[in-house]
Amino acid sequence: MQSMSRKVVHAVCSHDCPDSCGVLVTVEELTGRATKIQGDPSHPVTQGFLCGKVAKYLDRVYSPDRLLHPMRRKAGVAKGPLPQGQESQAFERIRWEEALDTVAARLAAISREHGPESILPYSYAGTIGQLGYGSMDRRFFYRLGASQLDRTICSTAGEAAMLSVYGVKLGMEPQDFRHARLILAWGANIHGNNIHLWPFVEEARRNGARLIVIDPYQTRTAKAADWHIAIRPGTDTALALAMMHVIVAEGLHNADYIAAHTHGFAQLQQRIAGYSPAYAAEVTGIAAEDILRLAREYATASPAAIRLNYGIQRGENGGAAARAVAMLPCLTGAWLQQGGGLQFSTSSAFAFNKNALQMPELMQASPLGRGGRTLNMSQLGMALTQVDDPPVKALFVYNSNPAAVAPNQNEVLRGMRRDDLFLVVHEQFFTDTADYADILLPATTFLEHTDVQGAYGHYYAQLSQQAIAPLGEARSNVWLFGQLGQKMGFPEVCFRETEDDLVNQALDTSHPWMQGITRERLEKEGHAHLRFAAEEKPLLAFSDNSWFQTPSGRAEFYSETLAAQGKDPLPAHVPATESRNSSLNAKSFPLEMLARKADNYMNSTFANLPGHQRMEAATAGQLEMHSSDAGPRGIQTGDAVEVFNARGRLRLRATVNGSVPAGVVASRLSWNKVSGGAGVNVLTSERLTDLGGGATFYSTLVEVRKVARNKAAGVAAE
Ligand SMILES: Nc1nc2c(c(=O)[nH]1)N[C@H]1C(S)=C(S)[C@@H](COP(=O)(O)OP(=O)(O)OC[C@H]3O[C@@H](n4cnc5c(=O)[nH]c(N)nc54)[C@H](O)[C@@H]3O)O[C@H]1N2
Ligand SMILES: Nc1nc2c(c(=O)[nH]1)N[C@H]1C(S)=C(S)[C@@H](COP(=O)(O)OP(=O)(O)OC[C@H]3O[C@@H](n4cnc5c(=O)[nH]c(N)nc54)[C@H](O)[C@@H]3O)O[C@H]1N2
Ligand code: SF4
Ligand SMILES: [Mo]
Repeated sequence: MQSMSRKVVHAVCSHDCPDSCGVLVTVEELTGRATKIQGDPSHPVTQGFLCGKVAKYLDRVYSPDRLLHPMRRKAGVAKGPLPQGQESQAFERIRWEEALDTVAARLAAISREHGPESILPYSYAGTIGQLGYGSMDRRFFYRLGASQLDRTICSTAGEAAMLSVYGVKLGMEPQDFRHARLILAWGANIHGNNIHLWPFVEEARRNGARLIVIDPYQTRTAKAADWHIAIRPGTDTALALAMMHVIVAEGLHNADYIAAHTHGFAQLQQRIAGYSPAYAAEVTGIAAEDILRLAREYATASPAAIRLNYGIQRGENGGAAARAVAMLPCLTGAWLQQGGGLQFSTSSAFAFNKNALQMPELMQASPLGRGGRTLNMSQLGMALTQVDDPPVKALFVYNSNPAAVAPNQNEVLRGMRRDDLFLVVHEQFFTDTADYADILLPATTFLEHTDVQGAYGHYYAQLSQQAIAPLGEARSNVWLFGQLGQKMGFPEVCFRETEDDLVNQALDTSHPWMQGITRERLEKEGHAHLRFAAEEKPLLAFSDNSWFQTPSGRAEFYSETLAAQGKDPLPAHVPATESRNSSLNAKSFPLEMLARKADNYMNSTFANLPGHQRMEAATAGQLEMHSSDAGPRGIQTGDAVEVFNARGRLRLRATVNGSVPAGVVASRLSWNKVSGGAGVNVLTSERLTDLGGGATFYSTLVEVRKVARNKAAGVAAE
């Protein structure tokens, strides 16, 4: 790949996306500057293309707005929102040495005075590389005895659901969707959020497959589908159980598969008896005959594939919903065929050596002599304003922008504004969270550091090689936490290890699926498929009992484990506390709000970049409404509206466009400061999901009113 003046480096897109694309970065050797970024044509899932967000990645890496130097808040400057482009005026540049000394000294003092658990790390998936996501950082906070963070903001309800049914999060290969005759995209915006599955969907459709989308919102995926079923939010359990009702009533189930590979069918039969299509129609808003048709189509198409993504498990009863959907292929035996089954997340198939990377045994060496208490990241507002014994006195944010992405934003910001909270932020940009920092530390992008990565939408491990030198004084997560460990005086040699050492440790595992995935091979080939079997053959997960890791060793319709936890051992439809069918709030706040992701941002990432903002302009700052909700409120497209509930209020522009069903409104995630000061999460709650303690972004009730023209601009925070 070497030429006279350029080299091409294999990196991996580390953004929080199922596709984990292989990326080729062209670098001018003389200047060291990256001049081109493209998808790796040899990667079987990337197939040579990148999404629109990352195709423009060099704009992000070389953005004039990058945070490139350590900084300290100037004396007397209050914490809080800063105008975009002027953030650096609130801070003064300091040297790395001083930044590290200051952070180490403050953490040590806070630990002495309030106990180490008064320190809370807050990180999520700014990078999903093994090193950047969780390695030296975990070592550091374990050794410190800091509070531990339960990382629930994205997928834990669905994960708990998959584990309860299968004992393992595993599913179809994305490439095998090409063999399907029917594809159900269930709470899955494939075209917007998982674009590299799309070519396989298209290939299947060219061969006669139908695509059915079950989503309250008319996504790009829904627009392109053969059939879009606009289900009411939070009612998927009722739909899935009614499908089972029909499938079993009509004898379309696979009795052999059920007998050989499942547990609790008799109990399931009793449960689904109550879920007639007529009942489910009332709950879901889908006509009973459509439910019948859907059930028949699903059970008779062969092979039938389900892409279950994270949409349904962001509702309060999303665990039960994900469980019910996950059971469908066990009822029909769809797992037996290539191109049949289900894909949720593939991540847990990658058995990187997490223990070596994270060293949980360091907890014993902390001042506590044990692990710190655990706080749920989906309740950051409560953690910062209500938790006592000890209260959170230091918050260390990296890989995340909680001021924008965490639920109940006004409460989160109230906590971050506290004068007695020491806030450190390690970031690539001056995010909404950075505006509250005491100390700001510059972070590298995936072009500027080394990492090793799995994926949650395919089965290829990849090495991400450093393509360019860090910009300015940016440093990687590994470097930062290694340095801080040394500054704290931790004697363990592990704090002196380098990224290279950690890559080797990550790959040092005896797990059979990781055999043959060596550094040499990754360096040479870029990517390597997990080894599920000795010889190459199609992956047929759950086609025999060797795959299940449940207590019964089978797929569990009925879960004794859940029963032992005092939970319903079978899925049931339970209306969310905030839903049209519940009494709470329904009168004052009658509309169900989908606080959605943007098609052209990655959660809040990219929201500050002009090129990405232009791509997102058609929906940015809008509240999408149905005419039957807009009409009675005197609202038309283009009107300024206020969306509000007991937690907060937001000014947006109404768009009455048929993208949402009656009773549902939608708006999108962004940076607060590019949205007039507040984001959609001023409306969302800190309530948790039924399983897994997850966030409930999609169980939110609001009311909407038209506001006078002269008040149209901007957004007001409560
Ligand atoms: N462009 C883009 N891509 C992304 C991201 C991004 O922000 N932008 N984020 C990344 C991340 S962090 C993740 S976790 C993945 C997530 O990818 P997805 O799982 O696709 O996530 P969502 O967009 O949250 O939800 C999918 C769909 O579920 C629908 N939905 C909401 N409530 C319900 C319901 O009750 N029932 C049903 N059936 N559907 C419902 C939503 O309208 C949405 O269209 O995408 C990743 N990719
Ligand atoms: N209303 C609503 N809220 C949501 C969601 C929703 O659908 N609706 N989605 C939820 C979901 S699924 C998720 S996953 C969360 C995502 O929440 P976050 O993980 O906080 O996601 P981002 O907003 O992408 O912020 C990631 C930040 O990490 C930084 N970063 C990237 N790489 C590195 C690195 O190597 N080192 C350091 N130190 N920083 C880095 C980026 O610059 C970026 O600012 O948001 C959740 N919030
Ligand atoms: S965000 Fe997803 S689709 Fe886009 S380049 Fe990264 S991994 Fe690929
Ligand atoms: Mo996520």
